Amino acid sequence: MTTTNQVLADWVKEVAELTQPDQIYWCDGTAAEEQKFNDMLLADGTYKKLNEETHPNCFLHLSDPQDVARVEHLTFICTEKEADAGPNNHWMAPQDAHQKIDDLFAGCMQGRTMYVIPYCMGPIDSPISRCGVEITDSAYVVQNMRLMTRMGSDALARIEREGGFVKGLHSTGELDPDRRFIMHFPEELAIKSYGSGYGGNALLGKKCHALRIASYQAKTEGWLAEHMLILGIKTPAGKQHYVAAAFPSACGKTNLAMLIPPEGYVKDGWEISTVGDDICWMRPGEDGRLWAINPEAGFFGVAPGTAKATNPNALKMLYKDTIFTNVAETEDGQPWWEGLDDRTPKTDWQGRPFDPANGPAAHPNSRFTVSAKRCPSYSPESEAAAGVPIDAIIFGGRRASLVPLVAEAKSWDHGVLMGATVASETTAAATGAVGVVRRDPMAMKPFCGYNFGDYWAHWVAMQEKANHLPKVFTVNWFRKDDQGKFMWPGFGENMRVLEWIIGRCQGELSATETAIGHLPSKDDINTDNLDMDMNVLEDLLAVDAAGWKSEAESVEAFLSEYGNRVPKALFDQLKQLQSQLA
Ligand code: GTP
Ligand code: SPV
Ligand code: MN
Repeated sequence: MTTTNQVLADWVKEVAELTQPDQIYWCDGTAAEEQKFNDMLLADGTYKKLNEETHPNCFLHLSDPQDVARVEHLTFICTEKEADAGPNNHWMAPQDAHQKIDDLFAGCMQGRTMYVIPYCMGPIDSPISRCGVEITDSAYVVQNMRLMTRMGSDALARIEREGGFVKGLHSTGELDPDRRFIMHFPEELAIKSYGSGYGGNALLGKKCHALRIASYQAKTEGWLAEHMLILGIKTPAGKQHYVAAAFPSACGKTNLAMLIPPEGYVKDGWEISTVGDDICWMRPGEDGRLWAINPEAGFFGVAPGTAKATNPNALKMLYKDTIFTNVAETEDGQPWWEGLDDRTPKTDWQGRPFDPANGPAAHPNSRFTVSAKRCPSYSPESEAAAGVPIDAIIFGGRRASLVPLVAEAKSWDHGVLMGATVASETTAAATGAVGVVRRDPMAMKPFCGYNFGDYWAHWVAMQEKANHLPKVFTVNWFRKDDQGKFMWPGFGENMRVLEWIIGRCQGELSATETAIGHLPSKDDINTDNLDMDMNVLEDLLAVDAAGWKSEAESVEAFLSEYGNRVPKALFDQLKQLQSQLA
């Protein structure tokens, strides 16, 4: 195969001259190709076959133990001006970055095959979708991209029709953490990634394209590229709503996106459907609302904690046609992770006999890759070219204290301040310390391809582009008590909070105005059959004024780091908050 797109043909040739592969292979996205690649990965030991009876067509991949998560300290935004990348990013001058990483790419595919993957982020026929091409020397990356994107001839045909595409070059290299870089060139619509095979570092359509590059494009073109799930909620009256929610990595997007409501809700006729679990592209429609697509076609989800009791929809999709990375394995070849059930695995994520002295059996950031079509709650609207209209935007994080279960913003500007100042405990999704509270604005700290000051200004300016913007909320499922136990049951019970949010969007349910936003009282939340102490619920809905005063001080210092790029509206909102707390 080759292409009629001259830019693509020239680029493939140029990359081949640099990396010197033995062969070039163009991916067509067919089932036959999928089979061929699986056989190849089994033959070379990259894959281990899991139990064919319990898990047909499922594979286990154990990565290099040093290559298990995103590497934020090695991820760069390479804009001409350093200030355009902002204090939220590591920056390198584009010329220096190209030179540094091209030195690593030189000759790196000798003796290997170079795979060319044309892909489309979003439904092939959606005007909101965008295409890219990833060149990689990893067949494991090809198989993941096959599940995560619309990949192959259809995408190539769109590229040939439209012309433009994002260029992504990837090599697993030697997997040496000291020779690893994830470089982004937003002004060139290009990505170069060397030295890691891990999801967010290597599947370039995902965080690199659909968030870092796309957020930059979205700013220039007047739309939003966000780290958000998209969820459909149908009320018993038959009204269909959609919400988008931004939580930092490993903070509950996949779980909320696939939520199964408590029994009473199901009986009453509430229905939840899943549009996306990680990324949301939204643009103003002619009706002044935000219309959203999920640019992805699959889920690259956190395995640990996935169980019948927490996320039964996920469990149902994972017994077939799934790639498992860095999970443990039972005696009879089934995938296993902490929280799944009370079996003891035979081998751990490094292939060693399981020994609790070595730590968890599955890596805390072990993942599954599966087609979204396998999800029982997958919404047919996920394929809609126009996208779905968003009624509410939710921001959240992991905060053991202070932040209430739910709050509604008083206005769009106030909502932008809420989103911009979310803080959350770090997780195993990125290398480095876990459990450290840091600001993670809109859950985009690792993913915004430009200066956060400009990004917030863009959010504020959405008011001029769309006159029926969603209502904005914050949530926190992760408050802990003195014993370190979660105070809110979470998972399916989060439906109770969603019901209040939808009620507020319809102007039906009541709330109390406080300094930090509109909050429900415990009587505004549906607590039928909810097994928890009502005093605890009251605690979760209380406003700790002293705590918020010091939070506001810390927010002021944080915003000031971004200087005069911060829109005035955010400082105005902060002043209002401070005066109401005083
Ligand atoms: P990324 O794929 O990294 O962007 O993560 P995500 O936001 O999709 O996170 P995910 O839904 O996979 O959840 C991560 C972890 O949080 C899992 O171990 C879940 O079991 C846990 N979790 C999710 N929702 C809840 C909740 O409502 N309460 C509690 N206590 N834990 C939750
Ligand atoms: C995240 O870390 O937010 C993920 C996983 O969704 S990865 O695609 O690897 O970034
Ligand atoms: Mn994510």
